[in-house]
Formats: sequence, C-alpha cells, structure tokens
Amino acid sequence: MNAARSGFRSGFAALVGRPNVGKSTLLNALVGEKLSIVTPRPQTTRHRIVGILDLPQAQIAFVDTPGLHSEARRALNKAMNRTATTALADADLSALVVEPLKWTPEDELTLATLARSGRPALAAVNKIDRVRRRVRLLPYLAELARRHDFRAIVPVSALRGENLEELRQTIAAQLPESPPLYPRGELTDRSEGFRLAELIREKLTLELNQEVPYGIAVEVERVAEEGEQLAVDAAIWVDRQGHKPIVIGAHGARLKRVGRAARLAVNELLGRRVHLTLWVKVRENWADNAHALRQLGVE
Ligand SMILES: Nc1nc2c(ncn2[C@@H]2O[C@H](COP(=O)(O)OP(=O)(O)OP(=O)(O)O)[C@@H](O)[C@H]2O)c(=O)[nH]1
Ligand SMILES: [Mg+2]
Repeated sequence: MNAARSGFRSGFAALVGRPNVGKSTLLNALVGEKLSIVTPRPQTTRHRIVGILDLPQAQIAFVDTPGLHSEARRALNKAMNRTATTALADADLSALVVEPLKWTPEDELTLATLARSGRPALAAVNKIDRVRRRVRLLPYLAELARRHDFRAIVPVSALRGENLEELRQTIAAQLPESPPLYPRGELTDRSEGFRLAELIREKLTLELNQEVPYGIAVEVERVAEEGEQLAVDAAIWVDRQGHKPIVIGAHGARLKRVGRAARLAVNELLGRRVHLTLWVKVRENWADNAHALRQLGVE
C-alpha cells in the first residue's frame, strides 16, 4: 500500500509553552498513558519525551517539552530551554499550550520562539475546567487569534479529558502525508530506566514541595532479578550538602514515604513487584555544571 497516496498522515507535534500550563498532563491524556511526570511545581519536565498515538488514518508523535522560561542562568535551565527550542524547531507542527485568561511574559517568550521556528502552529487553551462561565473565554480566544496566525485554536481540559478528541483530530489533519514514523503500537521513545527514574523524581518533588529548589536528579544505578522480585537501586542526586538531610527527613521518614510512593508507581508501570532502594548522594552544584548534566542524562 502506498501510504502517501492513501492519505495517511504522520509527524511530530510538539507541545510547547511556559512552565506549568499542563503540557505533560496533556501529553499523557492525548496518548492515554502516563509517560511524562506531572507536579504542581513549574519546571518539572526536563527532557523531550515522545508519546505516540495510532489513529486509523494517522500516527501522531506528540512531543512533550520543558516549559520555556526566562531567568535561565543555571546550566540546567539553559539546557531545558535549549531542549524545548530544538524540539520545536524539529517538529512538523507545534501546539502552543496556554492557560485561559492568562498571558505572561513567558507566554510571549514561547510565542516568539515558536514564530521564529517558522513551523505551522496551533494553540491549545488548557485548563478550561477552571473557567466557570465559558463565554468568558471568547475575548481571550479572539486575542490569541490576533497574536499569531494559528491554524486552529482548541480549548481543552487535559485533567477532565474535555475536547481532547477534537485536538487529536485537528493536529492529525495538519500533519504531512507520510507513512507512520514509528512501528504501529509503539508508545514512546523513552526507556524503562528513564521512566523509573522520572517516577521517583515525581514522587520526590511532590513530597518535597518547595523545600529543595530544583536541584534534584534521579539516576537508576542497578536493575537486577532477585528471585521473584526485580531489584532497583536509584541515586537521588542533590546539589548541596545541606539538602541531603532535608530529602532524608527526620529518622529517614521522608525518604521512606518517597520510596513507598515510587515503588507503587513502579510496580504499576512494570506490572510486577519491585524492591526499590534509594540512596541520597551529593554532587555539589551539578545543576550548574554542563558535564554533570550530561552524566545525569539531562542533555
Ligand atoms: N485544573 C486543571 N489543572 C490542570 C490541567 N492540566 C494540568 N493541570 C495541573 O497543572 C499543573 C502542572 O501540570 P503539568 O502537566 O506538570 O504542566 P507542564 O506544562 O508540563 O509543566 P512543566 O513541565 O513544569 O513545564 C499540575 O498540577 C496539573 O495537575 C487541567 O486541564 N485543568
Ligand atoms: Mg511538564
């Protein structure tokens, strides 16, 4: 079958936007699988993460990206912005994700980056469940349409699953005619080890709240069969000696809670029982150090 002539469409659709607008929640909801971690804290996502959706006449490779942000002084923040910008430039289409009734300097920064990329774009207005009276959206949508020549503007709620099919279809229709880029049924470009490390980082971030600012990385150091169980050892890297006791908590209570939550999530991901051991390690200023970032897989 000649896929191009059959009207089959396939390509990369990057979800871009400032931190915390719900890009990762949206990726997971669009694909129907938890691929990217989600927390209430901005700057959660650090990597480009592909989630693949097979439709009868299209395959969409959604690309989750780090939130584009200003004040990127640390090497980690620069790397995150670079990752997002590159993902945007490499995509066939981008979806600018924004929050209803809000337009911040970082939205402006993202739109400018998107416009510079010259790629076709649409806008997804996420979190519409927060707007009680939907007519209030109308002037916001009109303003968005004036800001850029979007192919479409689609209001959605990733959390409630509202209007997602409309967004999938709108994106699919904008992709180039092409045979599928990935084998049918493939879900992501990310390894199991990566997903394990990310789940641990998610639980840790949720547990720490605001106490340790951003300087946490997780590295899976060992995965081994041990009898019936899978043993997973992971290192939690902090970038200040003083953060170590904060992560461990009084009598190790916090680390234990993180371990329990992460183990449950990992059990679910792998569909089997896992014995998880977490170690807290210090690498001073890793988030400012390009070499350490590469070693920890951030770039
Ligand atoms: N009410 C509501 N909250 C949402 C929705 N989508 C996401 N959220 C919440 O918004 C917060 C941020 O979500 P994320 O998906 O991590 O946002 P992100 O854009 O990926 O953030 P970064 O990775 O930091 O750039 C979380 O608390 C989500 O639960 C939505 O549709 N409605
Ligand atoms: Mg994210």
